[in-house]
Amino acid sequence: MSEQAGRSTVPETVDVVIVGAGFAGLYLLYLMRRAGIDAVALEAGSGVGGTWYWNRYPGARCDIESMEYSMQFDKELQQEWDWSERYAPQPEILAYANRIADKHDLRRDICFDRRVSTAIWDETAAQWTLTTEGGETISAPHCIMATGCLSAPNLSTFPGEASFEGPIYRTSLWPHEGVDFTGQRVAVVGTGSSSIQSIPIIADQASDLTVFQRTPNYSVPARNAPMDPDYAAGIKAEYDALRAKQKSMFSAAAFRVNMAEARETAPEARVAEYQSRWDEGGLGFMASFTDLMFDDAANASAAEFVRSKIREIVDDLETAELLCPENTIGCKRLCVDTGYYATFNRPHVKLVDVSKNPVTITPEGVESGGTLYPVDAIVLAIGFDAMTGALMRMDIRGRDGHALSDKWADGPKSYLGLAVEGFPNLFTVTGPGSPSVFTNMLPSIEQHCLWITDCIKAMRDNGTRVIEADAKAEADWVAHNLDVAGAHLRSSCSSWYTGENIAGKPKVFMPYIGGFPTYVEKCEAVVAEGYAGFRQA
Ligand code: N01
Repeated sequence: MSEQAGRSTVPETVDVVIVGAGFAGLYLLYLMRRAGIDAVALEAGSGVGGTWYWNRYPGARCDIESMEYSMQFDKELQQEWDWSERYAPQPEILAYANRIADKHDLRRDICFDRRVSTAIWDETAAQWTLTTEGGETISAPHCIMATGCLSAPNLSTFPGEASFEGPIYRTSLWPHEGVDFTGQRVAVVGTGSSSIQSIPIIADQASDLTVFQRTPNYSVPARNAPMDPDYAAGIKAEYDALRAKQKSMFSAAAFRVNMAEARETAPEARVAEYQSRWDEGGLGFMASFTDLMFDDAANASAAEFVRSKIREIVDDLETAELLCPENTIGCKRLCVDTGYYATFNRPHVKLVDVSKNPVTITPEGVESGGTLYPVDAIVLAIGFDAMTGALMRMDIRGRDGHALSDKWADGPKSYLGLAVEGFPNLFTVTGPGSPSVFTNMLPSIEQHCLWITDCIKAMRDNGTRVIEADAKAEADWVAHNLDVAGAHLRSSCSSWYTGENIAGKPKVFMPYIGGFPTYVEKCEAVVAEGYAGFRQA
């Protein structure tokens, strides 16, 4: 990993201030420098990588294949970089982010260990002033929030948490030195992607593992494996074709899509399709049929297939039933695992249903329904304050001192997930209202970073000082988002997509679910029409 230092002092002024040095922040710095625009990034962590910097829990890896979950702007790096597995583990993705930073000498424009607390728009000067928790300030005409969608940890606490005598870890804030659970009794609370990835590995170390499940989740096998060098060479020889395919796909990932509908397919053929996807592994399971997320009966057939697999894998009947979700498959994000269900066949692993008896913590362990489960360590795998959390944790004030937290009190409102009315010259990368978390994030990040850079370049070239989303354009986009979401089964359950995983957060379906190609077309049309839907001065 790189030892190169970041920039030691925060400059007083720049052209563009970027918050965050994950993949978006890095790419923005690269683009701005190429455009001759003076940019600096403020990063809360001590290194680059964003969510991959913080989420170091055992088993953390991406559920998009490594050949696809990579940046396409640097064709040379795309050829040079060798991914070791079908799905890259977190340390490798972090090393990759560091490689980008080093190769392009980006650290000299990154101020690490700077958590931004406020961002205030000054109407007269037409600039943003950001203040860090340490009291440093920086002003710039343009501010870009490259703060991530799943970066603000869910910091909810459990009754009695402070009394616990052992360590409590959060998957989203994992200690950098790692944790060795060898010989320990461990509790894991939560059964989302982070938990499902970490449980099999924690089970290898712990003497006893108790998993506290509130809602079971559907998970499909990853079928992860060492990278096949011939496969990688084949993709590298045709990388442009793969990137073009991604751009044409709903999710910006080149899944094998079956254009048939489940409800029009005979039951045996349907099961055969699900089985082939199950054997192949990965999120492509949801591309089995085109109607899975639009038709209840179609969805139920896929859900039943996965339940049948859970019952096949898990020996104990009661545990198997507890692990079987009843809700819509793919409503909460589908998980991708390596040995998750089989882990519950191990004699030292136990599943506790806490759906009716909330978890409390005592000095000795975890309690639910009047039973105490004594443990040495607790892992909270309870997710994120998604999409808006990282933004709302700052005090962002736009025109006339209005706070973003007030504007978004009933849920986020934005134009294209890129800009917010009342907040001039402020851009959000993969913000709420953009396809973001429904896509392969890296192509989405690249598309947004290019769009924002082109916009700032156009402003410079045209002598435009201020650009701001128009209220009507924003309202129309928000209404369109809700329309599209209403027709989709993804909006039919409680999840982090709707904010319902965080107490007090308004219930609004936040990401845009109209698909990446439709969205990109809209962004390009906005530019072609001279930034339609934006007011410029
Ligand atoms: O978080 P989650 P995550 N008592 O919100 C439970 C991405 N990601 O970190 O469903 C008991 O999904 C909660 O229960 P419930 C990916 O997009 C990607 O696992 O609210 N339980 C749930 O089971 C993913 O979707 C990758 O009833 C409580 C769990 O905690 C997203 O990040 C890897 C509770 C939280 O699950 C979030 O995943 C990891 C309580 N008080 C993450 N509060 C890959 O690329 C919450 N829970 C593979």
